[in-house]
Amino acid sequence: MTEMPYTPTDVERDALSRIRTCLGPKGWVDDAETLTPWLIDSRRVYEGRCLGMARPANTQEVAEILAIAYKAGLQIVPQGGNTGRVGGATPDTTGRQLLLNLGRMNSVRDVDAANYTMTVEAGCILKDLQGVAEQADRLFPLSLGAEGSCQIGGNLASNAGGINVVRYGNARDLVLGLEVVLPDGRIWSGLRRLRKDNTGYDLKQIFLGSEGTLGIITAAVLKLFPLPKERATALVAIADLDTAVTLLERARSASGDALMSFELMPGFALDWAEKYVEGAKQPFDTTYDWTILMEIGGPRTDGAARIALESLLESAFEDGLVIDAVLPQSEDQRAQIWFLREAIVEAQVREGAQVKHDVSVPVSQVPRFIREANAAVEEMMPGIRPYPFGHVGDGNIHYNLSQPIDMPAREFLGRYAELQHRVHDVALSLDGSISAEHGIGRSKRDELLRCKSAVELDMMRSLKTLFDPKGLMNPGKTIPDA
Ligand code: FAD
Ligand code: 2HG
Ligand code: ZN
Repeated sequence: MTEMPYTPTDVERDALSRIRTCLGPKGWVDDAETLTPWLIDSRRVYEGRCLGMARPANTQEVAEILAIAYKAGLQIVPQGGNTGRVGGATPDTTGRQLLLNLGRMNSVRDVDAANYTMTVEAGCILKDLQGVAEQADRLFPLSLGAEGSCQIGGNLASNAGGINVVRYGNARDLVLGLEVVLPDGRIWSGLRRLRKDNTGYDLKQIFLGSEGTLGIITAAVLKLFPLPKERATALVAIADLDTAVTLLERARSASGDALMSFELMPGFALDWAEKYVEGAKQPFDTTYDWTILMEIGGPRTDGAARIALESLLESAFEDGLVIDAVLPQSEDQRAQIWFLREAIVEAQVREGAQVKHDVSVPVSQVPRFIREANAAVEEMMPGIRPYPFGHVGDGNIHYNLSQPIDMPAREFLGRYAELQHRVHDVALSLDGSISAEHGIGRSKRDELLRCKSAVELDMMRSLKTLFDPKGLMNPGKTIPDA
């Protein structure tokens, strides 16, 4: 059955016409073909409809659109690169919501190498920003698999994590100042570059990780760091899961806390990557149970980081923690190993239906979490194939599940909520979180009720009402209904 398009009310029609005039032809998209990819989320779980997509070119235009929308009661769904994993940037199916994509706001306003900052607009692609920082002999450390298409506004709105958190923190730790357009169209110019600013509430932190529910992030002052001149990388096979924690402790101390990445991958995930993803190559002859991809940064090109890594691994071999290792000998080989890490995400998609998780527990509890979650899901569904990987250095595991080989995908996905609930039980029982880095969005909104106290929920809802009294910003996302 074809769904009828939504017919806007007179007030909405008038508001849309004024928005289109304000944006001009380059700033408005409503043809179905161009819109389609922006109406489906990156996991292909949600598909929505919308009144059209506004693509403002600057902060003033965002302010004007929001002011018009506020008066007319139009709902807004903010969107960056649309790579989010929780359906936060997808409109609902009513067709009544307006998509607001920041992609045209992609200027770097300032790079200040002396103060180790850059000021950028929300629509800048993350990978481009890493390049801009590097040009200035600086590092912008946020790095994740979707960096070629996600936008910094989306990264900040979802407080993204990624592969360098163990050394540099989450997105929220990398921000000094923000510019935000509030739901009624007022602009908050908070683009301060100060390392110390203790003048009352830290308002930027309220918008970081708010997933488009409180306002539109239009620009940010980002922290930069000295650019590591050397990166020493190793892919190692470890004796067992508990070893990951011991090796992490040793790596942090031995490197003087210059450990940048510490990623866990099950050995069979490397096989799947090689099988399904063109260009991915499993470097070991054996399928080990567990592998760790680790990287240490160094300030000079004198090989000191590599020496530190080699001596760490030597002692780990002697003590039986590490049973095999590959150390790339060139930048190309290093890139291949990182490609393998990214490829395991796509490989799992190709192996059938999946249930995804993004949990965190205290780092020392990761082995226990994986063991207990494995036992729990195997009991619920014999033959299920756990595929746990991720940022073990931060206690963050993507405890993904692949369908049993002989089970129809539909039957497996029919038990999505039940499996998710059970895995979250295990994480919560270990003082963990149901969302470490992907956010809540639409897919985990109801699960939030299980892990926030009444007081916390009350504070969240009060903030929402304060900033967005008409409930127009990304409705149905992040904040569970009362
Ligand atoms: P979108 O998906 O467009 O939006 C995300 C949320 O932010 C939505 O709620 C949206 O409404 C809101 N939003 C977007 N822009 C704005 C704005 N300017 N103002 C206000 N609200 C806004 N995430 C990680 O944390 N770590 C990873 O390692 C990681 N790896 C990934 C690998 C792959 C292959 C993929 C596909 C995704 C991965 N992600 C990861 C998830 C995703 O890339 C991140 O969450 C990213 O930060 C989202 O950015 P985006 O620009 O695509 O935002
Ligand atoms: C990663 O760490 C991402 O690769 C994506 O956070 C995880 O989609 C996933 O399962
Ligand atoms: Zn991740």
